[in-house]
Amino acid sequence: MSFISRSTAFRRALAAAGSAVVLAGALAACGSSKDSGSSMPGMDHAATPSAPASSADAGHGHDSMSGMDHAGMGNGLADARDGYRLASSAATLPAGRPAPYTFKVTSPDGKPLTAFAPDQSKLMHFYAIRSDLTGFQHLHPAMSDDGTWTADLASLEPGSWRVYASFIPGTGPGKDQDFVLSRTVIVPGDAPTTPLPAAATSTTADGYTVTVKGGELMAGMTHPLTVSISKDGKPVTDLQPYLETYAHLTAFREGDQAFAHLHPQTEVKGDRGGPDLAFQAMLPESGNWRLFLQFQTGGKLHTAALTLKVA
Ligand SMILES: [Cu+2]
Repeated sequence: MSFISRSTAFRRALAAAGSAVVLAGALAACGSSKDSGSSMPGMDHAATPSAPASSADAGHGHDSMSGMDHAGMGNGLADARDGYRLASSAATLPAGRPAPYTFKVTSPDGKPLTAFAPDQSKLMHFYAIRSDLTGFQHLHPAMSDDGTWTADLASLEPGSWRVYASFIPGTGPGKDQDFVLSRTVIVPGDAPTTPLPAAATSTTADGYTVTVKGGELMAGMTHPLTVSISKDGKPVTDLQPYLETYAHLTAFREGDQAFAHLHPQTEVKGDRGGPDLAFQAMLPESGNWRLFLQFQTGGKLHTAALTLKVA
């Protein structure tokens, strides 16, 4: 299972240090919109203009990979690793309307990679997030014969965005290894930022309450995490498989938008998932992480979000 190899690759010895930090804080309710579709309209928190968009320099200064495990997929902030590169000529995208983002993955030989291995049933997982960790999108782009991928992004707010390609080469020296590469893209326009909601153990989406139990999380260490889903006070037991799991968890770090995928441990058996789902959480760096939880019921995908604090 690639889940196992990934979390193993991630693991790095880290002497345990005290500072207990728990997933505590105010309830962050967001994502309660009933609208479906990939635009995640409910994911935008009430816009509160505050600090100026200070992320115009995103994409620079992220070379401090020291301390990262280069054998793993790292923090996803680089556009190249081991000769594989995320290439795109798109430096800007328009605001306020759906826009395609096109890219290629080039191999160590410089040629576009066209052979990919499926990961959770998809050849390419693509994510977009704004510098303030709003506007989350998770897409599965299509590839043309020449290796050009097109991700049909839903409407973007102005600001600095980071886009991530998560894939497994099907050939070459990186065959069967997990890669997450990313680039920044600017969406021109007035770009007020939204403060990150306080750390919380629970949130809601589409009438579902999602609770995360994990105790203290420490950077670079693998922790068990339990996600519980309820509705109207009752445990939810009709979760449907989505990408070969009952909940798809990704997280992005406040400040630099480092990326993490949390690996499901719960076996999938038909449309009867829930209410409790087990995950292995490995957040590579300390700080506040915005966790996006995607799950499906009745053919509809729900996205919930909450903030996790990692010591
Ligand atoms: Cu995906």
